[in-house]
Amino acid sequence: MRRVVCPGSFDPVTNGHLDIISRAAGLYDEVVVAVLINVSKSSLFTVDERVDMMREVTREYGNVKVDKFHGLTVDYCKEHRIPVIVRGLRAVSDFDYELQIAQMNHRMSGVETLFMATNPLYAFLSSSLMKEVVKYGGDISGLVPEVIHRRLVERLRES
Ligand code: COD
Repeated sequence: MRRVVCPGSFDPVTNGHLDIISRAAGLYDEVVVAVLINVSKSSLFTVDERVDMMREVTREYGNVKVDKFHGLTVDYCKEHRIPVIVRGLRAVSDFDYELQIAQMNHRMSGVETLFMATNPLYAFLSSSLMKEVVKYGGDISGLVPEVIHRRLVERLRES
């Protein structure tokens, strides 16, 4: 079975993430979306909330699984015998950073990285941008799933 991992913070998941995940699901037998348990970086949603939201919005894909991890992505890959990581590229600035990580990951473990070009419809999207726009009352409809939009509005109104 050909398996691939899509690692990320997903705080929260956007339509840009979903585009990469759904296209990977069309290429591989199984896609494991691995949500980072980030102890140092503060996130808006807890890891369990991010996992639940990701499960909800990927339910329609029969071959997408959602898990959480801490430590190195390549250690997760080794433990679960997954030889490939998929990363989305939005711009040259993403590539500079991603190339370094991909080369380090390969050196450490032999795990390959597949880069997928963003859908131009979502090239400007990031989780941080979505949080900022919602915080100041802007409209993000069509850029994140409706359920995520609602969760963002609720959470940012609480704080
Ligand atoms: N269009 C296309 N792709 C997108 C878009 C978009 N609009 N937005 C995001 N993406 C892609 C990103 O490029 C990435 O591939 C993925 O979606 C997830 O994005 P984020 O922002 O949620 O997650 P990141 O990039 O913050 O995730 C970072 C990791 C968790 C992968 C990284 O921190 C990590 O691997 N941590 C573990 C420690 C480790 O192994 N470090 C590397 C050592 S060499």
